[in-house]
Amino acid sequence: MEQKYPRYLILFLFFFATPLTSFSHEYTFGFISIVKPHLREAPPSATVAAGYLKIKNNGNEPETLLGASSTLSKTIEIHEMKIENEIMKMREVPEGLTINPGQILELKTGGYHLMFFHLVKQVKQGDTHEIKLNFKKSGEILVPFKVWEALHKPQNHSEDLNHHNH
Ligand SMILES: [Cu+2]
Repeated sequence: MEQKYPRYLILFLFFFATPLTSFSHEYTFGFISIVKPHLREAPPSATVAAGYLKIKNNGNEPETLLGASSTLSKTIEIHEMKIENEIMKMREVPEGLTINPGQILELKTGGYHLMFFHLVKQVKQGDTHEIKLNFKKSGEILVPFKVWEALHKPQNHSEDLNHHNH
């Protein structure tokens, strides 16, 4: 028996069902989920780039992100961005970031982020880079980070320049 579905249903499935599967960008490893891991595009001359993600702890014990590594840059540091006396400051968080059970930690613009130093390749929109995240309990997890559009236009990159002098 042939079944016919109304056109609107097909459109609905196309627009709403597809993003759930292809664009949800959630990767689960044991009791840890990584949501929307991404980098922001950097200009060709840039030597630094920033990465963002959400980390969900679905378990019943705390977990700590200790660091990260990849072939994209020589080093990756966990950073915190803060405004102090109207000056944006950045510091390394060498102790790592702890996510308690049931908690979601978001690394985002203006807060925690992964800082890629001494880029080996250009960080171009649409590209994907495999980044190894190192967790205290879960160990090393390899996650694809997609490069998203830059937040600022190139003439507005004073914030990125500050990354050189901290
Ligand atoms: Cu930074």
